[in-house]
Formats: sequence, structure tokens, C-alpha cells
Amino acid sequence: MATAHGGTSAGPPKAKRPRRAHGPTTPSRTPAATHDLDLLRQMLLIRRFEERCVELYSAAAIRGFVHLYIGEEAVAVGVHQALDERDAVVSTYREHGHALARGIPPEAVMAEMYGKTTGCSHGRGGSMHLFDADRRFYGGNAIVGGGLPLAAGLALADRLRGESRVTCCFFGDGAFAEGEFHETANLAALWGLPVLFVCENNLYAMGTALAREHAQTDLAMRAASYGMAAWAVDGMDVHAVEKAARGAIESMRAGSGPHFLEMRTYRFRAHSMYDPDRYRPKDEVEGWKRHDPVTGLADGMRTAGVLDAAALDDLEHQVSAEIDHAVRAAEQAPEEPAEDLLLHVTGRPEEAEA
Ligand SMILES: Cc1ncc(C[n+]2csc(CCOP(=O)(O)OP(=O)(O)O)c2C)c(N)n1
Ligand SMILES: [Mg+2]
Repeated sequence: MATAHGGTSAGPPKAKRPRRAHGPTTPSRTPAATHDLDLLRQMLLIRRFEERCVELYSAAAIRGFVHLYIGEEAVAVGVHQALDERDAVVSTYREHGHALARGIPPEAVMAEMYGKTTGCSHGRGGSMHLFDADRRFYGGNAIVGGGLPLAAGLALADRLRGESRVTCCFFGDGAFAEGEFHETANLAALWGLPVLFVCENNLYAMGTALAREHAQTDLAMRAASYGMAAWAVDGMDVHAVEKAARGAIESMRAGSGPHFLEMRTYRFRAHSMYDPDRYRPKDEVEGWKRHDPVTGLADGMRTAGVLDAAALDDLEHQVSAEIDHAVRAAEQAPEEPAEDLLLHVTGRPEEAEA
């Protein structure tokens, strides 16, 4: 393959982590098997949710920009295992997976895709601006690198308030070309802020391959130069992602300052619904699809004897029913009335007078 992570190899790291030994299947599933089933359910939900979005987009039920996360699900789901409610999450425009993994209900995400008032951003944001302050999910940011300074600010605010919280910031490899990444990395390290930088290195920033844009493609090494712990992770393996995120967050909660994880991953679909995707060699895309994080986990579970065809079918049905419900609810939800057009655009007149 032409392009490479770290400029050395063309796929995710070859050495597979040995699978955990699992106990018998139902009724007495081991905690490890139960956890794996939950990881699989969450990744399947993201995958099927987005596949439904493609259909709805083709039917013009969903409009505007839509950037699919398909292929990268292990990153959002694995990292979220290590976060809890008190932590903050900042994401990019490719954030459906992060929002669902954060626990924003599929109905609220789907309604937002439809631009309906029941959406998590009240229909004002759409696909790129999912937001949920109650769950400390601060976007959904359309500007490349735009979430990074926001993450540092959230982490600083939490620290000033004496809260033991972590801010997790997801961003793409493309943000390495933005000053915001370098400024934020420097300040976070200098001030010891609890920011977990999760770089989703899918090798492309729109149609530009990482190696065409950067002289040094080892992003973890570059991040480490700011004086923070940084390492690369197989982003197609949800167990590897979870383990790395847990390690980083445990250390951050103990006060060790920011950490950087370079998640080596790949998007299976085009950059956005408008992109004809002519810049990636077909064999490269096919090569990465052989490391599909969803089928990879399911296959591992099958081999370990903790997943059979019936259990997988059940899971698919559950997920499909959840998405059907979300679509129905979004279709039936009201549009925002035209007279509310200026709401939230300017301050409330009564507040200005006070
Ligand atoms: C500051 C800024 N410059 C350019 C763009 C246009 N743009 C949108 S997505 C994108 C590529 C970003 O790639 P990456 O950060 O690797 O994320 P990915 O799409 O691969 O998840 C660009 C250049 C933008 N949104 N913001
Ligand atoms: Mg990218």
C-alpha cells in the first residue's frame, strides 16, 4: 500500500493481542464476556445507525454535510469505557459515534440529523454539531482543530474548580496542520492540564494523504515533543483502545497532566457524502476493511465461544429496533416554527434590558 501509518507499514499493527480466555456462554457469562457483548452492541449501534443515515440521506430525509465514522467505531467505544459522567468530551464533525458512545440517545441524535426540535441541539446543529451539555458533550465542531483550545479551556476550568475531571478531545490527523493543535498541546503540557488528546489518525485529511502533507508522520512522537506521555494504539482493536485509554486516564486522574493517544485507524467510507473518494487506492481500502473492528470483535468472541449466530442475531435485532424507533420519532417530531428563527441567535431582549 502506498500510504502508511508512521511511514513504515501499510495496515494496522500485525501482532494481535492475545484474546482473553472467556468462560462458558449463557446463562453464566463471565464479566469479560458480558463486557465484550456490550462493546459489540455499542459498535454495532454506531455502524447500523450510520448505515441508516446513508439511506435517509439518499432519500433526502437528512440534508447538509454528513461525515461517516464507519470503520473507526472501536476508537469512540473503547475510549468511552475509560471515561465517566463527570468527564467532558469534545469532538469533531465526524462525531456521530462519539455522541452515541457518550450515551446521547439515538432518538436525540437522529432527530438532530433531521433538524427537528427534539434533536440534541434542538435541530439547530445537524450532523456536524451534536451537543449535549448535560452529558458534558461539547460538540460537534466543524472547524478542523477547533475543539482543541475548547478542551484545554474546559480542563483548566475544572481544575480551577478543584474538580477531579478529565477532558477527552477527539480530533483528526488533519489537526496536526493547524496551529490550534500545537498551541493547545504546549499549554496543556506547560500547565499540566488533564486533557486526553485522542488523535484519530485515519491517514487522510479530506483527499490529502498524511504522507503528502507531513514530513514526519509519526504523530505520537511529535506530540511527545511537547512534554506529554504519548503513544500509538491499534485503533481497529477495541480492547487495545480501551486498555490504552484506561491507562492514560488513570494516570491523569493521579495528576500526571495531559496524555496523547494516536489511534491508528481508517474510515471505510468517503470523507463526506459529497466526496467521490478517488484518492485512495482500492486495495488499500480493501486491506483495511479486513481489519474491521466490528467483525474483528465478533470473530474473536465466536472463537472464544461467547457468541453464536443466535446471540449476534439478537443483538442485530435490538439495534435495528432502536434505530427504527429513532427514525420514527424523528419523522414525527415537530419542525421549529418560523417565528423562533432568531431565538438563541441574539441575546434575549429582556436579558439585555436587565
Ligand atoms: C480550519 C479548517 N480548515 C479546513 C477545513 C475543511 N476541512 C473539513 S474536514 C477537513 C479534513 C480534516 O481531516 P482530519 O482532521 O484528518 O479528520 P477526518 O476527516 O479524517 O476525520 C478539512 C481540511 C475546515 N473545516 N476547517
Ligand atoms: Mg484524517
